[in-house]
Amino acid sequence: MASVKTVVTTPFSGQKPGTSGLRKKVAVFSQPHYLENFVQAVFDSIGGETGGEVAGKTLVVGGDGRYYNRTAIQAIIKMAAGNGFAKVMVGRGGILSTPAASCVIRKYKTFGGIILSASHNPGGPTEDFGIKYNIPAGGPAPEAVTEAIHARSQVIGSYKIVEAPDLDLDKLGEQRLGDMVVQVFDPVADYAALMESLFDFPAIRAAFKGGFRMKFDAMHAVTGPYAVEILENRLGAPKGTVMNGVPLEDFGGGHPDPNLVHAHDLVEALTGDGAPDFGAASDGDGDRNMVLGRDFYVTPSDSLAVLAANATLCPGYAQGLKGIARSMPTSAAPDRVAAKLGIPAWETPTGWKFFGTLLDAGKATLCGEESFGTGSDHVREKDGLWAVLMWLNVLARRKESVADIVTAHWKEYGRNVYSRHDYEGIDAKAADGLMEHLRGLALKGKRLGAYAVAFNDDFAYTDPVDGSVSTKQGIRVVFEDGSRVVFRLSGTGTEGATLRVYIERYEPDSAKHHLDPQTALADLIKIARDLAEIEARTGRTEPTVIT
Ligand code: VG1
Ligand code: CO
Repeated sequence: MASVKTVVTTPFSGQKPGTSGLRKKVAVFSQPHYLENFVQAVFDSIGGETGGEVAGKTLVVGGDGRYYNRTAIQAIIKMAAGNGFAKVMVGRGGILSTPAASCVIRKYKTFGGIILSASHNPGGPTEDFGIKYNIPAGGPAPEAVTEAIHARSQVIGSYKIVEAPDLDLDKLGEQRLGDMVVQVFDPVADYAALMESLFDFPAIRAAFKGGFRMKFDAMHAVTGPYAVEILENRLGAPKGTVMNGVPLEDFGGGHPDPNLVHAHDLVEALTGDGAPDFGAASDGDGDRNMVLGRDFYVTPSDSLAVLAANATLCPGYAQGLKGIARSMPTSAAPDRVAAKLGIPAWETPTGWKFFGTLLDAGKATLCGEESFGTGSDHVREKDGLWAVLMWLNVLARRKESVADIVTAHWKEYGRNVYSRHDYEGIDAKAADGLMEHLRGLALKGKRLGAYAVAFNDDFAYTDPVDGSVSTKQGIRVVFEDGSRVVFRLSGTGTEGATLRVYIERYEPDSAKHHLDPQTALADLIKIARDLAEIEARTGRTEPTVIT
């Protein structure tokens, strides 16, 4: 009989979840009691005043396979047993993509789940680790919950854990830990079945059979086994369609961020005459996607708009959409589709947790973020492979190239020319100073270059479903012609600060749609840099990453 031990501990400062969970260096997480304190703070916060409400419940646990994943999972299972959970469901090998975790939490109606991931951040002993709690609806904990977890972490005095040997995470089936059942399950099966229920698999299979070619870059992260099963085994794409398909603890030394900079293997594969028709990549935990055609890059904002406009080609969305939601910094391209369809367009702060209430209330069907996140009401997370399959479904039905579909979309709706400039690893004080400076500007009615300012503000959001208010969600400078620049500090980094600058301009003239966004946006980019005094305040003359 395993015995429950109460371990005395003292709080760590800074256990405050950011845009998506708590992310820190492995060295921080592996300090004695650090992970345990946070997990106990989660259990205490979701377990009600007495903490007892977790008793008898089921918890889902899994992660993106990065370094420290297995160690953390062993500790969490033993703590779940110590806190009275009846059952823990854990993905085999500790593997569970973020959208698959959301799928499993919903399907088996569990008391939420714990996902171990730092998403697109690099992994390995000197890199990042992360942890987040998802609520029973399957989505990331809303701010009220993350704030309660943080508050609890600041006063925590002990945690409960069962002393027992490690569980075998690689053996499917049930094991026991004291009174608790540990069920190791296939992390792919439920998710793959859900995908098959949403998309026209026969049409996609026929396309592959007819010679349609694609490459999927799993970036040595969690989606490898999912992509091999779905694309190669179920849809009949040739072996080798999935690149970098084996999850590695350090992602092969790479940065598992599906953008033009980090997914360079894929970009190379999609360049030139002999290139495949379609390319896609996903991130560390499988919730992001980048989509490419042959010699053609689709911005995430456009991807959401195109998928929304073509959604009824997919069996799971044949009835039409209830609404489209996007994060504030995402371009307004999806809003134009919503207007045409006569459905609402919602604008939320950055972070998937803000879409949950809209999806639960049936106010939105599709959602997306400019940061390579697209998803729908099928789960409560953004979903990388889902987006890839929706594109495949659209391509298989329309039988046109990615470039032709997107260019025709621009012709119909106009193009929201868009780019994001990231300044990574800047001094945190300088970053705060820059944001304070921007917050203090009164620009309404002024001219900046060729643009007249309609208004500037710090974006605040009142959730239309539950009325909760979130402030300081990004500085907007909006011009009279609808162009805008937006400034935010990242809430997912672990070193210094990252400034994100989002630039957007609407171009109705299709003769100009082929222009490179950096050229088409050059004047706005300069306005943004000057306004924020980026060089003077950060010493940077150029962004680190442009997407
Ligand atoms: C970034 C993105 C945001 C996304 C978040 C989590 O946050 O900008 O849109 O929801 O990452 O994605 P930030 O605060 O660094 O800008 V993931 O795939 O890292 O869970
Ligand atoms: Co991610």
